[in-house]
Amino acid sequence: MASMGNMKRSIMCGMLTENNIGQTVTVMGWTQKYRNLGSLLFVDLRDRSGIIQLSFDDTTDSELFTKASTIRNEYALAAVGEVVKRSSVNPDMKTGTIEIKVTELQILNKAQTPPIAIEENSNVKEETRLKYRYLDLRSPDMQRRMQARHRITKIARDYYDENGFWEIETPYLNKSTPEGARDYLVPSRVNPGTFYALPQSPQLYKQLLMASGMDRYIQIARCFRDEDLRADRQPEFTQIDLEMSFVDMDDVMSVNEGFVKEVFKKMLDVDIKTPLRQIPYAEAMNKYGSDKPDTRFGLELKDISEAVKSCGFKVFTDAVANGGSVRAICVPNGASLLSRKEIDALGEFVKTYRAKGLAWMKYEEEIKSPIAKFMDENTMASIIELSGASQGDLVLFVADKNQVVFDSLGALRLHLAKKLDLIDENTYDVLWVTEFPLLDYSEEEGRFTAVHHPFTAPFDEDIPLLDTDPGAVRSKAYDIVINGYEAGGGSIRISDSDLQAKMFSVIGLSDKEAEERFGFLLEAFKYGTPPHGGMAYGLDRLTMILTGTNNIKDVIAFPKNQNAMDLMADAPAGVDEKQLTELSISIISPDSSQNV
Ligand code: AMO
Ligand code: AMP
Repeated sequence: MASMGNMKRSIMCGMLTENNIGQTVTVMGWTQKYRNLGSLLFVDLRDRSGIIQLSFDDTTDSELFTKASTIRNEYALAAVGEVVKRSSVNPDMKTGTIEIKVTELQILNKAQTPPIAIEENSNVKEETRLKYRYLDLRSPDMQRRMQARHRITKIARDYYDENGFWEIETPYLNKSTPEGARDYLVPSRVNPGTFYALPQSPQLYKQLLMASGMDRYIQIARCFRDEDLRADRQPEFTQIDLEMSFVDMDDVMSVNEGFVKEVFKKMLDVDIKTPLRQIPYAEAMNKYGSDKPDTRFGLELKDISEAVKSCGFKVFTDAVANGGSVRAICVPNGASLLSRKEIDALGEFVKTYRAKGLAWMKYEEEIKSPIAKFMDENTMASIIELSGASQGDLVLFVADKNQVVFDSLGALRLHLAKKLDLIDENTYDVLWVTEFPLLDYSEEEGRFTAVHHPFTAPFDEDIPLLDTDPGAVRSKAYDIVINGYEAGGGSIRISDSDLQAKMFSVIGLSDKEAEERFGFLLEAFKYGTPPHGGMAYGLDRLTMILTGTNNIKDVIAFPKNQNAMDLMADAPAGVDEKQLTELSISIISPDSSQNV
């Protein structure tokens, strides 16, 4: 193929404007499309900045025209020519009023016909897009998202730098960190039979950096978690991770509110009002059935347990008697908006969240409800009052253990908002969820486990409850929630070794186990650790929110698919027997190693 010779690119395609008319420029890029009209030939040349039309005229230079006639889609070209006003304007193109009259052309590289079209919002199957990711990334929307991600990262680096944070790298090859997912393990050749764990987050190291007197730390940190993947989860993802010394909750929160304000202003020109709203965890669950509530619409949950605890419907009375609850969502005008068939479908929907059924009531002149026959007039009146129903509304009920009621109605709330188009996608709802419980009782394990991680500090006034009612202890943890996404989270850490020992004992970690897992941290904390705290944003999620996509793969250059595979590079893959031997590893059976 031709080299660029002595051609030097002078400007990018999308940067050209009418101000360049009359200038001779050199552009380089890819062929988006070409049209040969016999004696005139037009090529749309694309680079990451945009598209410019090249024109070739057979009557002015027939040798050049013949060369240009061989151009096909995605050929890489270099062209020199004068910028001129176009005779027919293309209003759909940013550079639609101008074109380049080419006088010199180099075909830098030919291209096979690409297996996917390079275009905005292509509807090619995701599998194919991932296999040919390098071509998918040529599309303008993917390039825009990569640029946005770069800018968000840069804004973060600059913002935290201006606020006294130092960027410090922490190791990838280290010991298991306590974020609660499975680890990705890396075998050590030098120390046969031992493994590093890739970091689920830099949690322990950043706390050690506070013990080291670094005062304020930030890192754009890659994290690895072997967990079930979802639309907003990847096995390797990136955090904007930070930690601060000599701080309490309000200090961490206010620095971070500054960042959120800045990134929304710079990326979207949206003004986020600070200080942000804080919603205590209990309120978030009670109102929205979720610890990451989307509060851009109503459909709040209402507890009707009191009203129905002794009604005639056994499903309701049993749920309350067993310590659960009955809660309702009132859908304004739902009686006419939703058909019987649609309500039945909602019943199936909540079953995926373990609810056993979905009772409903259409509040019209005459109340229509399969459960009406179990309710006397007073009960019915209380239900209507508590659920806030007006004539024409539909009320939906789930009765179960609280967790099931929250999960199912929380999901139903979002599902209905989308179905009924209740969300204004151009608004941004940014808030903190605070006062999380410190501990959660795991029926499975028969013990309390840390909701966040075991270094999260309890509320000072709740410390005595660690002995009497551990489940009621609130933690100094906070999550930042944007439009229903958990965009980030963190906490003030325990910096007192007695309290840390207490915490370990409450979660059933023996001194020996604590020593084995976190001994180095506990040892470090014996030498005058400053009170400290921090948080981490999911950079991928933040980029999703700021670029308006709900698929995390759209904001990662080379993501994994749902089975944690890279379809382009074909990873993970088997390795040579020799490598395994060096690592003292033998595969028991290839099948069992593939169990997910
Ligand atoms: P946490 O586990 O809450 O906290 O993670 C912080 C943020 O990282 C993002 N995130 C993910 N993004 C994509 N894919 C994943 N699999 C994934 N998992 C988490 C979320 C989340 O809010 N060390 C603590 C932070 C701290 O206490 O300072 C931590 O990692 O946006
Ligand atoms: P059944 O008497 O079982 O046919 O149930 C009557 C109505 O109650 C149906 O609409 C069911 O979907 C609903 N239902 C059943 N179990 C529950 C539950 N746990 N919570 C709410 N509604 C339920």
